[in-house]
Amino acid sequence: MAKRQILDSELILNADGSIYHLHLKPEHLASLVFTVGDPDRVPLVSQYFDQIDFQIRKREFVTHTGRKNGQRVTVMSTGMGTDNIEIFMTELDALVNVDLVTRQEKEEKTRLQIIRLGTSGSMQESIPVGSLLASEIAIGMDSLMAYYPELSGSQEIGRTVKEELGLEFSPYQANASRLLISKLAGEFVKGVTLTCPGFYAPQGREIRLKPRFDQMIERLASLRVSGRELTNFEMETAGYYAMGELLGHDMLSLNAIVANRPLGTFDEKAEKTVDHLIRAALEVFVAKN
Ligand code: R1P
Ligand code: URA
Repeated sequence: MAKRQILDSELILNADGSIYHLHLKPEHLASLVFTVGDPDRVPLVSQYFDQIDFQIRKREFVTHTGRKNGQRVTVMSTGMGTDNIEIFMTELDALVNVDLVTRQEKEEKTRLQIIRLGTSGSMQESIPVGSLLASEIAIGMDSLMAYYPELSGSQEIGRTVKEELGLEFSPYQANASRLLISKLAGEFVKGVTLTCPGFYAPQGREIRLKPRFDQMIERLASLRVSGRELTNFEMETAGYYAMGELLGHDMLSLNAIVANRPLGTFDEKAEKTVDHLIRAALEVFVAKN
């Protein structure tokens, strides 16, 4: 059977042949990709590379590709939210798994390793600011997965969150790559991350508008599902894990805990904590000389 040719309007390429939003060509990407939300955090990662060979910026997507310890590495920013992650993951995947000239899916697939280095708020008093947390499981509170095929894993924690808050939609549940998480050392707490479609009411914050759910943090923090508790809030991880499962990439989200929500504290040394996270991740995932 002839392979489907993807239309110009579906897989959009720029005049220079790069992919629409990321503005990258396949040769600009390493198979190990670190991601950050904030474009200004990209140089904070690439400062630890031995050399930077390629840099580009388009919208919130900033890319630096270079080498560290002889290994090719890319760091990219995504901006905030799972809607950005959908674009990011789809275009990153197309760069390696679609022939951009023939516009056909490649026979042989490439599996990328993609590691988020993000900030996050702890839901548990026992996980203080300054901690590093690896998201073993993520629960998506957004509607992204309503548009994609069903995920294969357990949805039990997602269902429990739905029942507790009386949600009219179903959160989705997805997992980190076992391969990547198995490489981590003891300084990372392992947790269950709630990925929210916003920073304020969706994470139980009240500035002028009252969140719809009373006592959201306390109620979520006290849930137990097969002995597991929810640990932290952020805004991208479940999107990464779900898209990674469907597209066939190894995903891991690592979090610098900069807020403790039950205690109402923010990390005075947040920049140091983020730098600690960056250095710890490079140490684990980039080959040593
Ligand atoms: C909110 O302040 C942002 O910080 C977290 C959230 O996921 C959201 O993107 O991650 P980053 O620090 O990677 O942006
Ligand atoms: N990022 C979030 O999404 N929430 C926090 O509380 C801190 C960082």
